[in-house]
Amino acid sequence: MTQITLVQGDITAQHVDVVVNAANSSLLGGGGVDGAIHRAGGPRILAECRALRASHYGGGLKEGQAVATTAGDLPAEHVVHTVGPVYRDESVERGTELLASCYRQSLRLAVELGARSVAFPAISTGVFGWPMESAARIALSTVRAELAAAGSGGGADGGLVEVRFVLFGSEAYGVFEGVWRELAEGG
Ligand code: AR6
Repeated sequence: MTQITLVQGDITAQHVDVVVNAANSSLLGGGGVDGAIHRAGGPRILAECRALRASHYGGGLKEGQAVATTAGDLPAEHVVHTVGPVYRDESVERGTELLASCYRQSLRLAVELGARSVAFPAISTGVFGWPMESAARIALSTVRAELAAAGSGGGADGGLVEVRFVLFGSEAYGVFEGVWRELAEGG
């Protein structure tokens, strides 16, 4: 069975098979976790992103989609780049579906890559403005459902042992922990 774990820390320091990046559709880097991953991972990741853009994503990677590169100098095998939705009051429902899709697509890609461990940041909760508690609920319930589906033959399965959420700072960690406890109590 796959464990879901929560840690407070820096995702670039995680020794996992796959690190998920909260990228933007250009795939050319940015601030926040994206900037940190490219800084720590070195230029190979950006070179692969450029190649992916040239070969498949000239128009940009769409919200909710995910693509993989190697992890450069990070203590990981691959980086999965996904584009979260920007939070907008008038399209929360569509955004919720897109944010859930980021987690599902990234998880499936990680499994295809043979990952045993995956680390996620709190996608869309920085520059893209998604409220942390809502984002935590979407993240945790989507991953839990995907893993449960895997147990009954659908969804992402394979040899995944751990899905780790890496929260930047005690506030984000506390919110994720509270939502996780709530979900666990709700069954
Ligand atoms: N480790 C873990 N989490 C981090 C780290 C880190 N090293 N650094 C920041 N966070 P953001 P988004 C947290 O803005 O909202 C970029 O410019 C951060 O505190 O990185 O999806 C991209 O290129 C927050 O909780 O991603 C896009 O243009 C969470 O990671 C845009 O930002 C996500 O914040 C994407 O915005």
